[in-house]
Amino acid sequence: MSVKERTYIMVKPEGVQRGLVGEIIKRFETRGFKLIALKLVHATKEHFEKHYADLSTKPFYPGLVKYMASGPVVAMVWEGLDSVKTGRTMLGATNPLASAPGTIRGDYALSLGRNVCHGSDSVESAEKEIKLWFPEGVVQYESSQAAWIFE
Ligand code: RTP
Repeated sequence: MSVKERTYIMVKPEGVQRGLVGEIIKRFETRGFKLIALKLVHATKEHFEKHYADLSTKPFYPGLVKYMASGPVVAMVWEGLDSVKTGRTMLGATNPLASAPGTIRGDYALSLGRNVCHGSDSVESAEKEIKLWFPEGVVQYESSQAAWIFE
């Protein structure tokens, strides 16, 4: 766990279409995480096949890849203490019917295949996903807020 831990967070096509981008960014910003990369991108099926490679044997994989490539997504990297685990907690359980109110999915989603956002499930996955989505690298800058967020 480190104050420099990075996670890859993505607003899925339905989150973009439903105008939830600002809300999702706001939650990560106000929690104290630092935005270090951001882009709106309409990615190809081939790109999502790489992103979801770990799920390639699952029956829902072809539909998932096709759907995710159907419209633009917002790709982001957030940095901060325990960002991978805390990011997953903020997203809520994968199936929105089990997501606690107060989480993003618990507040904005009802269906497993339309659960609004993605978050890396481990530090290793985050590193892989950040490389895949931001081969150009992230933006390095100092934030004056750090001293007010971390002991
Ligand atoms: P994510 O990668 O999107 O953050 O979600 P996750 O780790 O919580 O869930 P994962 O098992 O990696 O599944 C990725 C996405 O696939 C859809 N899904 N559909 N039809 C199904 O049984 C099924 N299971 C998963 C979900 O949209 C999930 O977020």
